[in-house]
Amino acid sequence: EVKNLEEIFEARIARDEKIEPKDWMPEKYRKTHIRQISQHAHSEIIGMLPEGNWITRAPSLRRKAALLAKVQDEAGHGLYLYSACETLGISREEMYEQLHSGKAKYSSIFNYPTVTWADMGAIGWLVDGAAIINQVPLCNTSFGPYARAMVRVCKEESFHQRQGYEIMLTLCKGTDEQKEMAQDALNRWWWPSLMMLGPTDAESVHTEQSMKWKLKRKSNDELRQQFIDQTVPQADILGLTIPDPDMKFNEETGHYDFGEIDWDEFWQVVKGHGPCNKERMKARVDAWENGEWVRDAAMAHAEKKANKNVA
Ligand code: FAQ
Repeated sequence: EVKNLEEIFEARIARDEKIEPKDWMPEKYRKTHIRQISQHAHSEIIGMLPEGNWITRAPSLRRKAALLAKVQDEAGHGLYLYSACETLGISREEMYEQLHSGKAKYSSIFNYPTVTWADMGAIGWLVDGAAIINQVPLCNTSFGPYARAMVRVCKEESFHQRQGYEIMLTLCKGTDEQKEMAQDALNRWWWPSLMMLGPTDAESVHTEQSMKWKLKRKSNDELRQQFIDQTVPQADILGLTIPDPDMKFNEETGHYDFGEIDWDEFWQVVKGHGPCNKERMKARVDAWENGEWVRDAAMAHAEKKANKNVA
C-alpha cells in the first residue's frame, strides 16, 4: 500500500501540486523538510543578533527605525517558519532543543562579527541579497506551508536588501573615511556571503534528493553564480572593489568567473569554530533560560483563565 501511496505522491510532485501537512508523504520527505525549515527558522532568529548589536548606535532616527523594523521582520520570519515546521509534527520546544544542543545548524554567515556601522550596509546588501536569490525559488517549493511563507518573507527581504544598499551608497558618496569603511565591510562580508549559499554541488549531500522533491529548485552553485552576476555590477555602481583578484567577466559564458572559496573556513564555521559561534549560542540559550519565568507565568495565567471559564 505504501508503494501505491508513494506513486501517488511522486505523481503529485511531478504535476507541481503542493503537498499539504495532512497529505501522505514519505518519511524522508518529512524529515528533510523539518531539517531545512527548522534550520532556516533558526538562521532568522540567530540572524537578529549581529544587527541587534547596532540598534542602539544607529547614526540617525531614520536609520534606527529602519534597522529596528528589519530585525523585527526577521523575528517574524523565524516565527512563520517555526509554525510551518510544526505542521510536520515537530514541536517548537524540540526545535529549540536541537538548536541549543548544537544538533541543528543555522547559517554560517551569522557567526561573523559586526564591527562598524558599514556592516549594517553590507549585511543588507550582500546577506539579504544572497537570501533573496536563495528564497525566491523556494516560493515554488513543493511543501505548501513553506512555499506560502516564502512569498511574504521575500517581499520583506527585498526591503532589507535596499535598506542595506542605500547605507552603502550613502557611505560611498561620503568622506574618504566613510568610503573606506564601506570597502572594509565588503572585504569582510564578501566571501562569507558566497559560502552562505552552501557547499559546491559536488560536496552537497542533500541537493540531488531535494531537487527531485522540488524542495530545492536550484542548486547551490547555480544560486551562487546568480548572486555573483547580480552583485558585481552593484559594487561597480558603488565604486567598490570586490576582494577577489580572479573575478572577471567571461564573455563566452556570460557569467563572472571567480576565485577559490576557502571551504576549510566554511566547514570550521559550520562546525562551531567561527569567530562568534559561542557568543551567538550563548545569547540564544541565555534568552531561553531567562525567559522561563515569563513562559511559566503565561501558562499559569492561561490555565487560571480557562478554569474560570469552566466555572
Ligand atoms: N551554514 O547538502 P547541503 C537569511 C549544511 S536566512 C551552515 O548543500 P542543503 C535571512 C547543511 O545544512 C539564511 N550550514 O544542504 C537573514 C547540511 O548539513 P545538515 C538561511 C550549512 O540543505 C538575512 C550540510 O551543510 N537560509 O539569511 C550551510 O541541501 C540577514 C550539507 O549542505 C536558509 O536556510 C551554511 N551556509 O542546502 C536574516 C534557506 N550551507 O543539515 C538576518 C533555506 C549548508 O545535513 C539578516 N535553506 N550547510 O546537518 C536552503 O536553501 C538550504 O538548506 C541550503 C543548504 C542552501 C542552506
